[in-house]
Amino acid sequence: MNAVRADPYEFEFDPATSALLIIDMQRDFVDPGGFGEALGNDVSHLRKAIAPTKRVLDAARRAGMLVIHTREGHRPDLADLPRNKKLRGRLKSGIGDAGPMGRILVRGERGHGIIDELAPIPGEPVVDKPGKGAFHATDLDAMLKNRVISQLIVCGVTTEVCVHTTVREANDRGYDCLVLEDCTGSYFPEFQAVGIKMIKAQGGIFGWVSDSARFLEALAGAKGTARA
Ligand code: TIU
Repeated sequence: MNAVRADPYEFEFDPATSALLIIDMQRDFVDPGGFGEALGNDVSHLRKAIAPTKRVLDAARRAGMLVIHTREGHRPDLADLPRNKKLRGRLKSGIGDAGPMGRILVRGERGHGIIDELAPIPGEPVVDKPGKGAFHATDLDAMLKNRVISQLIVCGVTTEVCVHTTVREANDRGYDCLVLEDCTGSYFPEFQAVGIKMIKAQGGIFGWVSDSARFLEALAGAKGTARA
């Protein structure tokens, strides 16, 4: 067992039964010139998560941990796009329309792809999800159960949307989630702060929160002590 210094108390995990889950680090959300920026968002808030996530990804790969990536997006025929999601926001250019990096959030388009810095390597499953949560309408739960995974180390964007939805879904399915704060990001700094707080409140109502440095220390075998 390894122990990560975390809030509300230390997170004990076994790398053999844990997976690193990297949520939606896609060009359309994170890269300058993508859909997220076209909507008026400042992507620099999300880009801060890239370097620490890369360090965690490299370490997880070295440790032989299962790494799973997710992408939010839809079939090119949009048959899996709910009407409410298509209409939401009254956007001039919305999901399925031509965007700055191809059709917006459509599988196979450049903007839908994971950023080069965190590109999956062979053997790392990529889960294509039509919703915000990574369990809704995907085979993620089956993949985890088949590999006897019970704990998830969670990185990705955005904190209050896809990360939160996924952590809530995972928690209800019996997975322990450790969210690495500096490996997540929101377009809205106040949502980042409160989103992280909400996970660890009430004794860790949805999971635990730590950061990349503490996780790397634990993965290297160092035993930590719980933060006050
Ligand atoms: N991945 C994810 O969070 N999808 C979103 O649409 N997030 C927003 O914050 N819009």
